[in-house]
Amino acid sequence: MKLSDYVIDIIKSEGVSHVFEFIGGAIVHLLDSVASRDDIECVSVRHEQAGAFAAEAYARMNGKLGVAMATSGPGALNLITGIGSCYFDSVPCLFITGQVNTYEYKFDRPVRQIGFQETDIVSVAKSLTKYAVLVTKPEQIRYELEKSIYLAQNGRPGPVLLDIPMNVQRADINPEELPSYFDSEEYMEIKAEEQDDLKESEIVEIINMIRNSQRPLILAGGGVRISSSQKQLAEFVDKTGIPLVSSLMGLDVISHQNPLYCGLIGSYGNRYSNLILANCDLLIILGSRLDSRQTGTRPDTFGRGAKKIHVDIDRFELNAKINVSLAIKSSLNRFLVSINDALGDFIKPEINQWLEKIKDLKDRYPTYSFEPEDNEVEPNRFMELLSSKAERSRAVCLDVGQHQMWASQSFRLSKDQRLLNSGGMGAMGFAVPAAIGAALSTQEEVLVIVGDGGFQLNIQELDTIVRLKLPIKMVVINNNSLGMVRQFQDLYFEGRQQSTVNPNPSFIDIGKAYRIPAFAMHSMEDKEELDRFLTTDGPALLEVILERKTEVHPKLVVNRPIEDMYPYLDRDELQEIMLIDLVEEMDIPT
Ligand SMILES: Cc1ncc(C[n+]2csc(CCOP(=O)(O)OP(=O)(O)O)c2C)c(N)n1
Ligand SMILES: [Mg+2]
Repeated sequence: MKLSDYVIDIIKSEGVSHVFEFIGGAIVHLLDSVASRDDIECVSVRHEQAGAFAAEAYARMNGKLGVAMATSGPGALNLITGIGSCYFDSVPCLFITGQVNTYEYKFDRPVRQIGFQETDIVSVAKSLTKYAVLVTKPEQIRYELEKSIYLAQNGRPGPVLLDIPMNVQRADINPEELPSYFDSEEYMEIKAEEQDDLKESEIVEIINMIRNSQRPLILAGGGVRISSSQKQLAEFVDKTGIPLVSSLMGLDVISHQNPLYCGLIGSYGNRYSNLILANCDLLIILGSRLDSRQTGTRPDTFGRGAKKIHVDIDRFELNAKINVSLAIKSSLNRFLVSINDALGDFIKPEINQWLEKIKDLKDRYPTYSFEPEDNEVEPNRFMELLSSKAERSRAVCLDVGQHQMWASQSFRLSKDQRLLNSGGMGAMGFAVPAAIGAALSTQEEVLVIVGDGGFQLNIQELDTIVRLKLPIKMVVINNNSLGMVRQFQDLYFEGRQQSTVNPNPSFIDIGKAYRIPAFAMHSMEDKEELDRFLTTDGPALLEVILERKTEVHPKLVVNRPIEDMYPYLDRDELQEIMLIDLVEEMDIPT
């Protein structure tokens, strides 16, 4: 059979129904192999970067595999930001790039290029993939394809890249006769390496630690979703009665209506969430890499009154940034299943005082940017309102900036509602294409929350949304600036707005140009516009206008411990709240 047909067969057998792509001469054979099939579709995006983000969101929603394809040279290079995003956020995606024919590829010759659009994409992508390879011979295809897909999905998931020259794509093969990765020694070695290191004695030890704790807390990270363990987590929370905070990537691991849910921690976390973390005496960290956006720049002060347990599939993340009492290399799924089994009829520890303290902190420190006068839009209250009306959206895709933080602090996710962020890469331009992938994966409505800046990074995808008639509702939070950086300039650059404030086009007119119904909210009095926007069939756009100066509050400033966010609490007030010693003022560098 034709090699490109075989590749599509395998992709289909992985449960993939949509391939995100932008065509070019070097990828025509592969896309042509989709043309005659009705069980798998090409989604022609308007920029390869958008295709990569869409594939990422597709994989995150279906939990299996996302696929994006591009031509050689510029097409392949345009995928790179999305590939990196999958790498940092551990998303299983297969990227396939076309390459010039092997007989016009330079290989080791000391020239820059031989074939037109020839680019050594494998070298470029190496540091951002679990595996990247140029398939130089048709006989390698079965092995390399099986290996790539296996690596993408197993261990700590991530992206892989196959670069397939045109003459290889069109070759004739008999897959049955080709070597299989699953027969190789290499495969056996990887399997052995991926073994969990979880001992029964450790489970017993953890249960004892829970029993003896007065103020236990779970910190849930993105690993819970990556390992599809949200049900097991809910069971663990239910059986133990332990409250839970989350990282940005862990926001959608549990319904925010669950009374034990205690919000987002970190640099832009809720003040109450950070205070809860700072006061716990046992911290169970599940599938989180504890980056500095979570811990602040003072990891030595993070959860300093607590014994810490860290479970992660990637052993290199353990004891890397925060030293813990117990580090366990295990898939979260296996860990949670084991501990839930061992808990049996566990009698929940008596932690009412702790739960009361938590309730008091939640009531005392609700997260708002400012006290609104008249009916002006205050972003945190707007996010609360939006979430109360957008429960039917299957996923919420955030871009990067202030709007992302307001949403992460205040959008109340309902049960099973997903939240997709570009976490580690923090790539502006993520939200709109991610919504395309999420909508195609679920065939359900998806909500986008994006800034006026980030919206314009992949604005061309409005065309893809309209062409495919996708039910995507886009909220553009327009503060007429690259607000997150502008806020940073206010803090550290005496308010000089270099490059952060440039006039915007009319978003309402842009909506019209793409034939997308567009609405605007200038104040909370315009709630009807919000309702009209949400009840419009198919795609719709809502521009929400904010004052340029609106800030994200609270914010953790460099060198401060997690409980001490700006605007600062009165020292006596902080002292009264804290159940452990404050960090000495003289120990905080200025
Ligand atoms: C591709 C990319 N370029 C630059 C940045 C740096 N950056 C982070 S947030 C931000 C401002 C975002 O502005 P906007 O989309 O309007 O959102 P706002 O902060 O105003 O809500 C910038 C420039 C980035 N994260 N990604
Ligand atoms: Mg903005």
